[in-house]
Amino acid sequence: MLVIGELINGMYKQIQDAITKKDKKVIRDIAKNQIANGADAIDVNVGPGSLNQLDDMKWLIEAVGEATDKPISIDSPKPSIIEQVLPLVKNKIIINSTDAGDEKLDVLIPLAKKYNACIIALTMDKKQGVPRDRYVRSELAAKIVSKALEVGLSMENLYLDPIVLPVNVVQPQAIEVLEAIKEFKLLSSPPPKTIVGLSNVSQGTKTRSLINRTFAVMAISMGLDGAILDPLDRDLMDAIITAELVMNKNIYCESYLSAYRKK
Ligand code: THG
Repeated sequence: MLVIGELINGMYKQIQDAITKKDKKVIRDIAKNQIANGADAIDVNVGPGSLNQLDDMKWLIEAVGEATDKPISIDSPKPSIIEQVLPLVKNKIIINSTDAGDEKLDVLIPLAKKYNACIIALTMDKKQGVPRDRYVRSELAAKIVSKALEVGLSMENLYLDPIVLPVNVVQPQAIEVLEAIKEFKLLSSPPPKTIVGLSNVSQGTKTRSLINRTFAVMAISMGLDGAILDPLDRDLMDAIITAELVMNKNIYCESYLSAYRKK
């Protein structure tokens, strides 16, 4: 499974402070630590408090690029920011994200193709926001898949995100997201990939790690291909590796946890 480390996000005070003070070492260390703990890629998000999103994003990408050659997930709701930073990224790129609205799809899917990047597509649009059930999610997913096929973007590079919401706020949504993951796989052959922002599910709860790893295992059983998550959560990473073992995606041996980590 594609594990994207979520910790370089201006939502965290430490990251916001590092951005303000232009302290690249903090960013490099957090990038390296996530990779050392099993992340396959690093998400970068300037956070809601950024006063200059373009410059802050460029700086974060530069700092992460100094720390690792692993893919960088450019996490911004603004297509213009994504478009302007793309030529500067030396690592493999994950565009995070487009939604299902034409405004973003028409710009970002061709850019993903041009840069041979992966792209995460949220199954929502500006008009209706986050869908309330699996059916609307699948309708929007179908629109995204057909746009990708039209542009010639490989399904290997398309990650559909059904949008995970906090279980303490909208409890009935969790099962809708899980069922959507399964249904997205039926949209094309070969199928598109699926991904979630895992930590969303536990926001505001007192048992975050337990809820995160329980939901992760259930999503993996539905065929999940990737997650944006905290790779420093050892129990979570162990649960994911074990769920993938049960799904026959890696080989059992007595030391499968450490064997996986050395891969
Ligand atoms: N899908 C996609 N991208 C995403 C998300 C998604 N990017 C952002 C987010 N969701 C995933 N990343 C995070 C990062 C941090 C947290 C949740 C999701 C988080 N942060 C603490 C909190 O809010 O409680 C911050 C605590 C602190 O301030 O120290 O939970 O769904 N494609």
